[in-house]
Amino acid sequence: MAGRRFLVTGALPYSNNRLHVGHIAGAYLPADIYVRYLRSNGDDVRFICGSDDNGVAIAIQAMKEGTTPAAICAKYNALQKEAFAGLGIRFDVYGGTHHPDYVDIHNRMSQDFFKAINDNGHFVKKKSEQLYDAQADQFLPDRYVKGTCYHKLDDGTTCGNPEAYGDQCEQCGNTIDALQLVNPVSTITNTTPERRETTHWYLKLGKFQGMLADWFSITSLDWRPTVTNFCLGSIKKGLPERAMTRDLTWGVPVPLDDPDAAGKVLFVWFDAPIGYVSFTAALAEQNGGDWQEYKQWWQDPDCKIVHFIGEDNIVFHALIWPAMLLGTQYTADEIEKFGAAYKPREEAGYYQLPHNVVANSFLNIKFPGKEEEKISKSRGTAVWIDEYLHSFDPDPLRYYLTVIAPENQRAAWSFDDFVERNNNELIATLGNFINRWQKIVTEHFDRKVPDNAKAEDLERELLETIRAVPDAVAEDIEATRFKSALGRIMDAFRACNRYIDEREPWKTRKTDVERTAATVHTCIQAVRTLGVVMEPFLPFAAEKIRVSLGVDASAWTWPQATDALPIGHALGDAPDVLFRKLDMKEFAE
Ligand code: B3M
Ligand code: ZN
Repeated sequence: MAGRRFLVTGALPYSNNRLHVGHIAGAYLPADIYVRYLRSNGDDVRFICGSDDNGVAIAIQAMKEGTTPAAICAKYNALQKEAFAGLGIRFDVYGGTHHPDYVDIHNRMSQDFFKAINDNGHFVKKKSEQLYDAQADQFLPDRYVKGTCYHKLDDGTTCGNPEAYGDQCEQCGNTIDALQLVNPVSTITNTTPERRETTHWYLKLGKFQGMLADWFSITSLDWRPTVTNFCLGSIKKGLPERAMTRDLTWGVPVPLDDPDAAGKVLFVWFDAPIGYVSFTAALAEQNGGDWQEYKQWWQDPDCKIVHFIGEDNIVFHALIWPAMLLGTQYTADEIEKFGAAYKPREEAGYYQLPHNVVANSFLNIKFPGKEEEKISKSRGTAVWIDEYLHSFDPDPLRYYLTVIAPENQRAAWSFDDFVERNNNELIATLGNFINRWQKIVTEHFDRKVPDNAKAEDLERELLETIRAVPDAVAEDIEATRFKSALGRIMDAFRACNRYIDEREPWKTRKTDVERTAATVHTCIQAVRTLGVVMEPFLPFAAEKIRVSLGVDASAWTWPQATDALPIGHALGDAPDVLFRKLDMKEFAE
């Protein structure tokens, strides 16, 4: 099954923030595991990410910090890149939608997208009233307005929450029309906004419903139910028209020769997913090729496109983005004519729809002695990656975030649990097994793979169990069940520990060298297999194991994981400590 082609993306983080464990657990770690596995398997992969630099959140952050949006983006793009590298999350390219090295190609490609969709007749231009902050001299995005909720409740009373946002009321849970808020206030300047008329281009999403539903019925059979249910539910309710332009100066200028387009930019959620494409094009150039090579990844039905995202991004990746892609290749009349039938373009030269959209739920956080709560920057309830990496190693974080991964429901980071699993699982199960025979192989067998003559059923059974692990783990990873995959690996290490407990080579080494040789031989072969399979999850420890086994990097691949190391093969030096014991006190600091 090797030799397939995949284009894998991680959601572009906004460049107004550092990264915390919630981001990593949500999208980037599962994506990295998936990509590392595919590469190990011999598949051809491009792993694309970068910062989401446009949009009002960046513009406002710049205003708050008294600097320019460009400076904000540069600062956080660099910090994010460093945090990812520190965790061993290895993208082929980490771009930025407004980064000096990417902005030209990104703007050009985003504008081409917009023009193609416009030419195909999928936008409707509409006037509407919007709240305007005269002091900040800008239209107010919904989430920068607060006011009193106007919703009537079932008992006839009005909700009246004075802190409702312009898009949603957290008290009654209803969506809000900012224009209907009572006593609206701009959260930027704390002044009362006025109403002004403005014109925007709306994507007629409803027209794509039938085709999207049909596409789902074909493609999403093995998608996570959270994603499929959300999308089918939204389609059933009907997809509303959505404005794809904004009144803002920071972003991709609207590429139309229309006086109404002057001073407007594309909605950040329009250009952000195009960042995946423009960074792919930029990467081709960085590798000495032509930017148009992006087509080999994006417009080739043989390449599978997989997006890793957080749960709040589902609508944008699984509904709006596919509609945009369809909108570039079909006119409104064609879509109308096809009705509810998805007609993939079989010719090359057309954008392919995602093969999978993999979404995780949010990660909460639990401090000792406190209730589980949301991760929040303003309340200071987060574990920041740069701070974590300052004192701790990446593998335990990767391990813990996979073990508790919010794959189908929310989960919580708990400090006690993190420390406990590091000490009782990573160290006691995995690290310990590898340590238990190092001294023996050094002192009795000169660090060479010993003879296997005394192998019995116990040896054969263990290796049979272990050598079934790569296929089972591969199946889990391909189905994006990362938690389950890691569980299988840890179960395999538990089986190894039971085996060595039974054989007690530390005792037999004084009485029966042949017996001890077969035991150590078996342990080495087990680790040769499990070391490869654990690499996507725990790449730093796996690398130490590879070196300690004296295996060349070229032989450290998934298809070779079950190849036995020959008797007499020279091992490397015993690995130094794989995992450090942790103490809760370290977190107090
Ligand atoms: N910038 C991430 C977020 O919602 C958003 C992802 C864009 S992916 C194209 O936090
Ligand atoms: Zn309300």
